[in-house]
Amino acid sequence: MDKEKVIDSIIEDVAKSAPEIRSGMESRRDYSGDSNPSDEEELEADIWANQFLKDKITSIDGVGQYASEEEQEVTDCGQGLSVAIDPLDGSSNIPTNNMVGTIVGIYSEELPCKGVHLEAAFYVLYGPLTTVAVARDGTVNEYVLSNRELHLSHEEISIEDKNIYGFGGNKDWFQDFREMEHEISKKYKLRYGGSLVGDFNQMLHHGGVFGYPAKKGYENGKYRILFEGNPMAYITEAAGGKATTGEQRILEVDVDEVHQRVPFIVGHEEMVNEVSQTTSKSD
Ligand code: FBP
Repeated sequence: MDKEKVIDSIIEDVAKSAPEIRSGMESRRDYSGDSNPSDEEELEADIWANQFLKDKITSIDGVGQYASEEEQEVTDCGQGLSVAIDPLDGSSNIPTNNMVGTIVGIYSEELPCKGVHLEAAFYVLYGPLTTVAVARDGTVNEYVLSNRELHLSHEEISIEDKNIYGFGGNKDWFQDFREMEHEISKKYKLRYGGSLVGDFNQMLHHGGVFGYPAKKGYENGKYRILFEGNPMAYITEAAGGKATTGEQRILEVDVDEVHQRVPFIVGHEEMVNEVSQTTSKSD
């Protein structure tokens, strides 16, 4: 099957499932009592959304592997592209009705693998609108989902301005990072909502820098590289921005484990460079 058509099918099937995902969240806001492979509490919605999207994605002709933040192992499902997904990123925000999203990376190699093997990446943002930001062929386009149709709303998005910043994990930052953040807070507007997809999307549109750096106890950061770090880094670079761990390009990081974490600083190149000077992992 033609690779581009497979990518089209993955994007359409996930994006057009948004109404079901939204209604699925409404009735599954409680914690399940189980934990995901990263040892984080799972909501009933996490488990349900993963199975719902897994059934759709693994049935697409041309998808060979499925990996999820919610599943320990990679599922082999035929021949073709490898899909890595965070079915409900930021699900801890569901009980408080904050932003939640679905993040998808479409890789040409078997998983786990480096981000340079991404063919496309996208996220669905379940906000006041349902929007889908898609990066492929070096371009980022955003669509609004209405009546199950995708309508182009922003074409060739580019991170050109330096307006906002937002960093997660503040309680446990290393001292250098904390001092940098104090200085940067005097120059730019803070936008942090505890939701990677929602916070990233603000940075993508307003221009700025967003991240979740290495912190005490999480020297490799919080975000999982296959499902969160690589796809969002790919989108950042397709929008003309920079995506680094603080020490190296995220898409070049060797990935040996499915649930490997990665420090994550992305956005306008000048701001990312400013922040990256202060990512030493010691006080
Ligand atoms: P998951 O729900 O997929 O684990 O998402 C992780 C996440 O909620 C991100 O969306 C968000 O940026 C981050 O964790 C918030 O972390 P913290 O609660 O430490 O600020």
